[in-house]
Amino acid sequence: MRVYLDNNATTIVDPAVEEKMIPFFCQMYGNPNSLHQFGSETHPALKRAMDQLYSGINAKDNDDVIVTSCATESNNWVLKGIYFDKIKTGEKDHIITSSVEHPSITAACKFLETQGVRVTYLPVNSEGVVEIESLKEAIDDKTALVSIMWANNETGMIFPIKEMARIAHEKGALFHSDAVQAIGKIAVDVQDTGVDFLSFSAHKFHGPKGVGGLYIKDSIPLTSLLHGGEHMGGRRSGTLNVPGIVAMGEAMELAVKYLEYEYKEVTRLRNKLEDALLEIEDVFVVGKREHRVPNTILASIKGVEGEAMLWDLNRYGIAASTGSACASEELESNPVMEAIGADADLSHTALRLSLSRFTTEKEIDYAIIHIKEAVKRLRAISSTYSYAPKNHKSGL
Ligand code: C6P
Repeated sequence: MRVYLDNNATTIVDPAVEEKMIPFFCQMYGNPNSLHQFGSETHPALKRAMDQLYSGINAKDNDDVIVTSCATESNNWVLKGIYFDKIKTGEKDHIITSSVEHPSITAACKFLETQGVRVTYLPVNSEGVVEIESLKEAIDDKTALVSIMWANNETGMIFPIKEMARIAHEKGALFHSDAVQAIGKIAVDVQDTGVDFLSFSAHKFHGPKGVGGLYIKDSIPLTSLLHGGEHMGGRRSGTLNVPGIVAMGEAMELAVKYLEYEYKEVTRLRNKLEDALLEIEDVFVVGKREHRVPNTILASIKGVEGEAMLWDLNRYGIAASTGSACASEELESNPVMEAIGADADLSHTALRLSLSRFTTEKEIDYAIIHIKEAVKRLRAISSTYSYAPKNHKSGL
């Protein structure tokens, strides 16, 4: 049996999405900008996909939704665009983000620091969430942008986006949210929250890899990263990825359609798995369930090195991670665990389990059996763990 519990790294393409995109590889393969019918026959599908994207995040007609190659590009674009538009011009000098963002935000911010930008990395509380007060303290009249993720990729914790956007606006700053781990898991409404920019990536919600998007409220000007043939209204040049766009539109529509299922069924299965984990002695899970997206568990299993656990589970066909996929080849402690103040022992024993709407009860039952067995095996050979009458089940 193969059980995929690494859906925060990427998801299976929904067969309904695959079916929609296939004709645009070998049948309707024209360039949408060409004047002949090979080009124009792609237009209805592209129009439908863009409508699906607008409606999925509740964007207005005068907003822009620009298709990019991934969320990494979208995140870099916002940060560097703001640098060119508001900071290099001397108008502002400051960007605020959190200490638990994805590297596509933090690495871009580190780069901007080398260009003289003042960057504040807000701390998080023991649940891994930025406190509103710390944003209020850090923001000033020179803050150009506040960039805070909608939900964390490792803990699944949901951030108070609406309130943070309001605070940013009160100080004259723009607000960006990386919603990569929110779309398809919880409702994402750009009008209700008032965000100015929003990043997403199709492969996190059962679309293909290599296509993502950036929402821009009221078509706010933002210097382009890609100059060229003036595609996407001149905002992002490059021949349109027609199969990818069609697929992302369909995936977005399905993500919204299945939200109810996500809230009920995915939550139920996640809770079943989490309850089973917490039956094991010395297991700790980051963050309250009700503050998390439905699919995610970040656990620490005392005495069980995260990587050892992954290898052991992999032998039984179970895929999990120790944290974000892009950091998984480094045998370092989990940075989000460190940010919430967990000690080195907890950080090295992190295990991220992430479900999707394709996860079945049978798979969860199978995973529970093998996780419990793996813990016994690995603790038996651990030099740091000895069974003692203590229990660290509750949160930090
Ligand atoms: N996180 C994870 O295992 P791309 O790779 O550009 O499609 O998405 C980047 C990205 C941006 N923001 C967040 C919050 C993310 O979780 C990710 C991707 C994966 O957690 C791979 S590192």
